[in-house]
Amino acid sequence: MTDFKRYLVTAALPYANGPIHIGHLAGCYLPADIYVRFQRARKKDIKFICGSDEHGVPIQIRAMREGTTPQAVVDKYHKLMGDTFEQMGISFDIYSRTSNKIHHETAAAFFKKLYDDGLFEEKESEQYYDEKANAFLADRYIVGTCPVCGNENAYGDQCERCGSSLSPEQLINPRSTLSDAVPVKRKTKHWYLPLQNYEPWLKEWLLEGHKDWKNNVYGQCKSWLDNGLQPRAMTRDSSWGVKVPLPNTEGKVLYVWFDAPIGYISATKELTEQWGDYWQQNDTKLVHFIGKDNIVFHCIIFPAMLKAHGNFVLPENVPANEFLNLEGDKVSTSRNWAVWVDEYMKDFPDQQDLLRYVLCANAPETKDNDFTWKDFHTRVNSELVDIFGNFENRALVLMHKLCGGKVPAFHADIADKADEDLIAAFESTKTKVENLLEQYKFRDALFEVIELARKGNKYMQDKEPWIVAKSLAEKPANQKRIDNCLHVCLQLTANLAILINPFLPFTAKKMIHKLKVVEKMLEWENAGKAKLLSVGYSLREPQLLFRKLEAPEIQAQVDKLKAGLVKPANAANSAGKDAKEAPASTEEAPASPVKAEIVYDDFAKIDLKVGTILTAEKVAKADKLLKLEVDLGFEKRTIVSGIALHFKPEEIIGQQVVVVTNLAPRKMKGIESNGMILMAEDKAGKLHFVNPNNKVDEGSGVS
Ligand code: B3M
Ligand code: ZN
Repeated sequence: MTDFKRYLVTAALPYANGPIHIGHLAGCYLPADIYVRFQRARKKDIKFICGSDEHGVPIQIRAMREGTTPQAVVDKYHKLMGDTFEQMGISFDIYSRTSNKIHHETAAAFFKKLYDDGLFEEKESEQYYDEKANAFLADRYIVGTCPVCGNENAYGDQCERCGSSLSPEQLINPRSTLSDAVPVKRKTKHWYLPLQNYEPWLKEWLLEGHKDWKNNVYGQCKSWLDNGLQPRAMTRDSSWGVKVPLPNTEGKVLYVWFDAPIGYISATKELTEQWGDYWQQNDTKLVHFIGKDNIVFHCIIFPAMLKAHGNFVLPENVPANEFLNLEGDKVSTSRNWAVWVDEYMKDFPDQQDLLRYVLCANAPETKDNDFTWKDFHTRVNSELVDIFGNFENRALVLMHKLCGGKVPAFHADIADKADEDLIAAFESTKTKVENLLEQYKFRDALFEVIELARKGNKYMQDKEPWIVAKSLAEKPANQKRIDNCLHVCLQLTANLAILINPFLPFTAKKMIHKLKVVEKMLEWENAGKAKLLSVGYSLREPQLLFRKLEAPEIQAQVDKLKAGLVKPANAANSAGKDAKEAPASTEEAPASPVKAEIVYDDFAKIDLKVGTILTAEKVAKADKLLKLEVDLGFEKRTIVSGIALHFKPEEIIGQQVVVVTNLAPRKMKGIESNGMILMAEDKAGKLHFVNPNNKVDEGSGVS
C-alpha cells in the first residue's frame, strides 16, 4: 500500500437552493468531518474541501419560483449553508462556491484541454424545448398526468406517487414547469464524453484495484460497468453556468456535473498555492465523501474526466453513505419533511454535539436508516448522558469531594487487576477506534468510545469510593484506595476527551477546559496514555456536559414536523426545491435507487390478485389510456391503464395480470378506475405484463 504523505478530503458540494437538513449531515458532512478531525489530531497534512454547487437547472427553477435571479438564490443559500456548517463544527479548510471566477476559469480550461485533445464527440440531438420560456427542458421540468396511477403532477422522469419511472413521452397532457407551455422537440448540438472508451481502464482501476471500497459503492459501480457505459453530454443549453469556452456557443454551458467536481480543484486552488501538491502528487490520498445518489458521478464520470485530462490523482476511496429517512418516510424538501439544521440550532442552542452524536450513532453507513425523535431522545439520555456524561461528571465531582479538588496519586503498592484492566483498555480502545476510522466505520468507532466510558462507570461502581470514604475515620489508609480509583477515572476522562474529540468536538473542548489542560493534549498520540494529568494538579469545578432531554421538547419537535408537512398535492408546486440535476433526456438515467425500507406490515397492506383481461378499448382523447374490464373471480372491475402506446386492445384480451385491488378509485378522463395493473418496464421504456407463469384461477392472491 502506498505510503501517503498528505490527505485531500472532499465533501459533496451541496446545491445552493435550500437549507441543510439532517440527511445531508448524516450522508456526508459529518463522517467527513470526523475523519478529517481524526487525521488532524494525528498531525497529518490534510485539506478539507467543500463549497456550494451554484449551477444547474435546480437553481434556475428556484429563482423563477421565488421571482428572483439565480445569483440572488445562490447568494442567499451559500451564506445560510456555510453558516450552518460552521455552527455544527464541520471544519472545512475552505467553503467555496462554483460561481467564483477561479472556478469558471478552472472548469473552462479543463473542458478546453479535453476539447483540444480531441476527446469529445460532437452530436446533434432532439431535446424538449419550452417555446414560451425559450429554454430547453430537462425531463424533470416537464410534468403531466402519470399514465400508471393518474397523478396529475408526475415528472417527466418519474412519478413520485406510484414510483414508476417515466419518460416525457409517456405523460398525459405534458406541460413545462417553466411556463405551462406544451414542450416541443428541437435540434441542438452538444459535446459528449465517450465514457465507453474509458470502460476497460475503469474496470481495471476500480473493479480490480478497489475491491476494498464499501459494498454499496462497489456494487453500484460494478452494475454500471457491467451494463456498459454510453457517451454522456458534457454541455447543456442554458444561460446559467460556466460558458462553453468555444466559439459560437452562445447559450451553452458546461453540464453541472462536469463543472461541480472540478469545483474541488478550484476550491483547493483558492485555498493554497500548493494546490498542485494535493492534486497532482501520487502520494496524496484523495477521499470523496458523498451520498449514494452521487456515486456514479464520483466513481465513474469524474475519474474518467481526470484520467482523460491526465496529471491528476484519482480517489483512493469514496465512502458513500446511504440515505437517512425521517420518522419512517423519505426526507423531502418539497414536502417539508425534514429536520432543518439551522432550525435545530435555534431550538437546541449550543447542543450541536447531541445531533452529531445521534447522526453518527445511527448513520446510514451500510443501508438506509431512520431518524426518529424518539430515538434521538433515547440515545441522548441513555447513552450520551447516562454513560458518557455521567462518568465524566462523577469522576470530577468525587475528586472534588474526596480528593480535595486535585488529581490524587496512584499507589502502585495496592494496584489491582481492575485498575490494570481499565488502564489497558485505554490503549486497546485507541487502536480499535483508529482501525475503524481508517475503514470509515464511524458508528462502530463511536460505539467503542462509549463502551470505554461504560467500562469506567462499571469500574467506579465496583470500587464504590463514596462507600470507602465512610470508613476513613477507622481506617485512614483507605484513602489510598479512593485515590487510586479517582486517579484512574481522571486519566480515563482525559483519554475520553481525546477519543471523543473527532466526533463531538464541542464536548471535548468543554472537557479540557475543566481538566485545565491545553488543546495540545487532544493530539491523538496522547490517547492510550495512563499519565496525562499530573498528580496534585487542581481541576475546575464540575459542570454537566449534557443535560437530559425532556419529553415535552421532543414532542414539540414531532408536532412541528407534522404541522409543517406540505401535502403531496401542493408539493409539485415547489418542484424546484427537491430538484436534482437530471441527465439530458438522451442519456441513461443513473441507476434508480431502491426506495426507502419498509416493514412487512407496510407490504401486507397492498392487496394483489391475479385477474384476466376480458375487454379492452381505447379511451377517447387520451392516446395513452386503455379502458379494461378485468375479471377478478369474485367480481369484474373497470381499470384504466396507461398502456395504449404499448399494446393494441385486441392483443391483450385473455391476458392474465396482477392487479392492485385496494387502491382508492381514481377518475381518469371521466372514467372511474378501480385498481392498477402491475407492469415491468425494461431499459428501453417498453412495458411488459407481470403475470403468473402458468394460468391460475382469477382472484388468486399474490404475495
Ligand atoms: N450538488 C448533488 C447533490 O447536492 C451535487 C453534488 C455535487 S458534488 C461535486 O446531491
Ligand atoms: Zn404514478
